Amino acid sequence: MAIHNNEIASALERLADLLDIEDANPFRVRAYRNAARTVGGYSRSMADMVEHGEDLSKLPEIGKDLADKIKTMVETGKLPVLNEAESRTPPALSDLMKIEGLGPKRVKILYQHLDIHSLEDLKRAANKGKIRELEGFGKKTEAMIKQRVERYSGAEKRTKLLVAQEVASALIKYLKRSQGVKQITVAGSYRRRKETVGDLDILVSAKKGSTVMTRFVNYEEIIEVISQGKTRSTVRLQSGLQVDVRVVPQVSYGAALHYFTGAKAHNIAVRKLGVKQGYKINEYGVFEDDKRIAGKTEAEVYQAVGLPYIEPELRENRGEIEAARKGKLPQLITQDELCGDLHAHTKASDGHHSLRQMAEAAAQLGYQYLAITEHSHRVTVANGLDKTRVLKHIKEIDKLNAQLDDIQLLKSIEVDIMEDGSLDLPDDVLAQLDLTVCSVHYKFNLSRTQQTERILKAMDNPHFNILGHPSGRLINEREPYDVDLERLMQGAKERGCFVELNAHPDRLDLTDDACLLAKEIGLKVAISTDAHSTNDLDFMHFGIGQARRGWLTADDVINTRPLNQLKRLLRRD
Ligand code: DGT
Ligand code: CA
Ligand code: CA
Ligand code: ZN
Repeated sequence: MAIHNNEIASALERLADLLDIEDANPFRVRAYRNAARTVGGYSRSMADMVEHGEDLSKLPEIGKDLADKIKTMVETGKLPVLNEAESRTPPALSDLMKIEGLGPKRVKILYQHLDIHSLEDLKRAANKGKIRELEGFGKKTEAMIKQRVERYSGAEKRTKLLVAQEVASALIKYLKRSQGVKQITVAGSYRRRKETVGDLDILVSAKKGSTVMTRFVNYEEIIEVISQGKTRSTVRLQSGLQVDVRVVPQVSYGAALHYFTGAKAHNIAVRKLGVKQGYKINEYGVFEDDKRIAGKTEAEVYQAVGLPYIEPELRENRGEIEAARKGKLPQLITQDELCGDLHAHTKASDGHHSLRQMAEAAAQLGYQYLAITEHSHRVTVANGLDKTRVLKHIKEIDKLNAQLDDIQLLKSIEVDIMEDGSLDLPDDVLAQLDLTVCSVHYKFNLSRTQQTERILKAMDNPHFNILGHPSGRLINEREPYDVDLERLMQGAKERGCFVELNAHPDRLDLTDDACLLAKEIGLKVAISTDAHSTNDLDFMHFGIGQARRGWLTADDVINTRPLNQLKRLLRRD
């Protein structure tokens, strides 16, 4: 059975958590965490690489020892060191570390003093007021824990798009090998590029007598077949993800694709338009009386109700039908319109690759420029750059640029926005950079007014260019900080600053709604990957999906501009 990268990554992550609680050597812990990140974000499957006899120790952050461990996991599904750690320490303790604000130190205290093993124990202890009595916790911390546990366990579990993509592509590859299959598409929220999916909806067109359904319900990764029929089956996979498969004849493919892509509210609105014209629209086609007049393609369905084709990312009943009717649909941005990426890290701070490796990978993607935005030093990253190292960074980029033909590296820093709204580097240093990405990386819990003022004040600095990951959220893990995003966007627009749409699949920050807001305000957006390795540069398509959900066009995005135009846009005076 093929193990997915995300399963390997979460085993490594869990191992790191448990070792952390045990006070193991911090370098060892870090090695596992870095490896988890590499594997989790890698574009190719470890299982596949092992199968082809490729050397995993060539991957960033993966040494010989880790390569062997991953290979064992691929071959046996087990990570023996993890099992050992689990036998020494209650395994659920690593779940506790998922609660924001609980690190290994605190988890250990909770375990040793209150015998807390699980989220349930934690909730009970918090409700009984036991936690405040512990040294270093107090009433406020207890209240925070209580709130976060509730939010964490009450949250509807939706799957991040990166994980869904990994599961879906393996399944599609498997299904394609069935006899009689013509077309396969993952529809539903996945096709609309929502940042998380509730389940996967796979649509298949096949010849009569195709084996696809039998093959599907025999997929190795299924843990439960929820329902099974000739044209529709639902299963749950080991990853926890539920999958619906529907098989339709070719003549109905477009209508079915339209139906199962949704969103439901969009479908209903289209169906209503049909009714007005005397048509019935369902997943089998568009019907006039009992005669099918359209349904082979989605375009036919739209045409039948007098509309141009509407892209899946727009189908949320957020005004797209109205816009389509008036011929005012946006020309959504596509990835090939990008000229570069404006947020990337190298080994100099917390990335995995060298300047040259990052430059070559970006050139491979056809980019004209890549901004190297090393972290600044004071707060968030142990290895952030101080003034001296920033000056060295600038020199190194100048030197490398002189040797590069196809691509330019832009001299940049991801500068921390300090609590008082100042920037984490002196102005005379910032002045020597091509651009800055300025981010909030600590003090997330300020009041809405304080947080908003803090960031607006930072934007007053004439060297502030792009507000990095504007809400600070991590999908399913950390809520956004409380901030008046509309005021921030207005403020950015007035000052000649921009906001980032961070394309990392754990962030996707801006949300789709926030993109719509930026567009309404007339504020331009930078779509950037925040790459920490050459592979991460491939995250761009997630950002593009989100931007398209937010109706953004090439004109709304600054990194669609060639370098000279970009430089002009970035000038604030
Ligand atoms: P999810 O899975 O929660 O991320 O969201 P979706 O949009 O994938 O929703 P899902 O899986 O429940 O259904 C897939 C699509 O099927 C949905 O986008 C539209 C269509 N659909 C489901 N139920 C209905 C319905 O009652 N009426 C109509 N018109 N369409 C429906
Ligand atoms: Ca779905
Ligand atoms: Ca579904
Ligand atoms: Zn950052």
